[in-house]
Amino acid sequence: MGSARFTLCTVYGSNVDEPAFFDTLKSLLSQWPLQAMVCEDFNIHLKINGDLAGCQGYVGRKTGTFKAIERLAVDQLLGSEKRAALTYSNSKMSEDTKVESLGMKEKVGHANNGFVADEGLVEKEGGGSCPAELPEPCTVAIQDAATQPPGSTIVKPYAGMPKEVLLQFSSQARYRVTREIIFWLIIVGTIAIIGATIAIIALSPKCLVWWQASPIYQVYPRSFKDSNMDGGGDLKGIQEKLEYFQYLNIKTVWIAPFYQSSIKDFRYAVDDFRAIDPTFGTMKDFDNLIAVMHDKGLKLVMDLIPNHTSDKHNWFQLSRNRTGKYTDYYIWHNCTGGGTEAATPNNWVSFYGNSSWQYDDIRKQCYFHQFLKEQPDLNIRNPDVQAEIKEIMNFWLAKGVDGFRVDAAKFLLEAEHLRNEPQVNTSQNADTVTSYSELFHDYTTTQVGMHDIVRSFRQTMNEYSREADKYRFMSVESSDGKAIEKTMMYYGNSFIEEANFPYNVYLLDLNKELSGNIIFDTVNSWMRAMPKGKWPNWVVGSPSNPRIASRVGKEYTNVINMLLLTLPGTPVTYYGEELGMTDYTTKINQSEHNFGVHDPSEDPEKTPMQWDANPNAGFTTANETWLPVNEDYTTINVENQKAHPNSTLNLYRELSLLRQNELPIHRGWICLIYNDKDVFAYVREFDGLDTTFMMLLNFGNASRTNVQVAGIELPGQAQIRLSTNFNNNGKSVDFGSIPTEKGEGLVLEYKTNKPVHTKDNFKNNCYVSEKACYLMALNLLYKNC
Ligand SMILES: [Ca+2]
Ligand SMILES: [Ca+2]
Repeated sequence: MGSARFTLCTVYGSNVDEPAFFDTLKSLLSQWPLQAMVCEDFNIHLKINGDLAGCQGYVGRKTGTFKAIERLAVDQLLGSEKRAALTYSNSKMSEDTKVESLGMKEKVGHANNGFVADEGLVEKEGGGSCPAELPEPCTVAIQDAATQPPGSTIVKPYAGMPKEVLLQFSSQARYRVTREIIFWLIIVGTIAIIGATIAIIALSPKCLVWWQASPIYQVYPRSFKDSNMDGGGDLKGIQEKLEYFQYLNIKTVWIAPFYQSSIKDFRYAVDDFRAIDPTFGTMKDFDNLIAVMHDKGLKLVMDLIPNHTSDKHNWFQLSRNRTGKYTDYYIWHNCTGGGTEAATPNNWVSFYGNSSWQYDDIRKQCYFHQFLKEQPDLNIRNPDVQAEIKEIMNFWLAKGVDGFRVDAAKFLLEAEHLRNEPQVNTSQNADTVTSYSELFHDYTTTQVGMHDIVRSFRQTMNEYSREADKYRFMSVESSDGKAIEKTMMYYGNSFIEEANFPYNVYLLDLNKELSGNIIFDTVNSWMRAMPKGKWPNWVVGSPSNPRIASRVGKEYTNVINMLLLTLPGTPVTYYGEELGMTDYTTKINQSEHNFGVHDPSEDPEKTPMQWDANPNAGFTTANETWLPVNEDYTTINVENQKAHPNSTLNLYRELSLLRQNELPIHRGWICLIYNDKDVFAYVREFDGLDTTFMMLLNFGNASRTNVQVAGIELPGQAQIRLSTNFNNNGKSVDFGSIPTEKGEGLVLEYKTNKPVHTKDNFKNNCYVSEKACYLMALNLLYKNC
């Protein structure tokens, strides 16, 4: 007999009082390998072969006599097979044919308060009080076995055990089979869950990343908000206005350069890439700004200017003095000065005109500059310079900056052979070539190797993109004009990562010669040229272009915002365009403005943000501002437009919400279906969703449009979900004759189960960045559909 074997016993008794019962029990147990110690708290501690096996039994008591065993857990050390039951009966209770048990048994009857009452015992041993294999006497009378009350029941091993315990240990078929079924169900269920998870991941389209999900709002920091009454905007001012971005449902804020610069208002000539210009505040202000932005779920994008520094930068000072490694930090060549082609290394002309070579009297050589002579080009071919740029990126990325807009990428490299660039007009006297447009820039833009450098920037950013929600965004500025294929190169390809997108600045070329056909061409040329699977973007305002209202006319401001926010991809909004701010046009007497040296006619699109109707538009409490506030601020301001439902601001906000909330507009197909001199129309649809949106935008004069001629499946009518004229919201229109006012834009909503992109004759007019489908039954997106 194994020393751990425990014998089934039944203890009968009458008039058993507690001490007597336990005394008897102890005496009984002392004869067996099993030992028990009964404590005052009625816990029974079992010992097997001298080791405390631990029986955390709990014997309840009621009204001075044992009434029931309320709980008895048996330590596993006792073994799952052999348990014992100790029962006793109280003579008083026996009269009522009640038996109380201290039981450990194999089988029990039905549950009672989570435990098992003994009256229902049905045992495979057939009613014996102990298992047949147990050799020990099993029934012990405490007083007189004959006095066993007739109603008492001989209980079996495990009597009183909860079902959970039995399920865990019992070898009886009903429990063992149940146990095994549960075991296999768990295994199969786990495998099924893992498989389903893998399938969902494999089938799910990529979630839109933050730089795709939200519009990008460009802040010109000097003009956004002044916090310290010096008349110029600053970083603390931006921080004061963060809730405004949330109001607009904008999550990405791109702040134009705020690096330390000695050239007033020309922040692309940087003296120190690791310092904030005092005009904008301190590095602490920046750290605070980015911390608060992140707390509010906002992302901060800033400019990276790798092509050049200012001529005040320490590197340039060291370079012109031929100091160590800095000697080759810039592009130096021998020349004789004087600025003529004969005197300079070649005929290259700077972007702002005249020779791109500047003689330096200290070094006695010429340095190259693509832009102003105060902006010498860095020698990016020098590995030390590349390492410097990388360290500057590391500096800001480590501070938490969420993305860079790489400035002037196509100018990064110049040909080392220094050949003259070909003249546009070959008959022009070479000595008279002074304008940038008079040369083809074959040797100073988009040189071989330039993309490798831009890709290396992406790799640096990837090192900071590993944490969830910390993806670092990179865009590139490269205005390639008609050579749109050059711009598209910055997208990289399926195998090589480069920019998330190059800025699409073609809408900046819009002017008063506006029409539905022109907008169609502008949209179509980008969508057609963009590599498959890439993400578009649309820029309609910038610090170096006239504002929309001034460039194309106030009556078209709203419809252009509607275009911007309903095209696929990321909209980029320059500050104030959401209000319809205009260029500064009033002639001023410069002497009236003693503040600074700025002529507003040079920066008409940079006038202070118009917050309210208070003096200086709420931009500052100072008496003067760095640029005059536009006089239209009394009506065109945030507070006023917030209060007017039909305002440009409210339309922008509605469009931003629509873009976020409607799947077809957020990430669905675009099909260009109709254009004429007045209107341009396109459909946004999503596989699996029958809700479809058609944008019908008027860039000409009032007209009635029959879009049924496009030859797509349309219901008879659609509802106006949103109009630039809010009064038309909710109205129904007939597709055969949709009226639009001059500059009116409509977002039409209708249902169809015949998407345009599935029609053969529209295959060349439909685009999607990543195909995805919607499964309505499960409210699930999936790809490969
Ligand atoms: Ca200030
Ligand atoms: Ca360069």
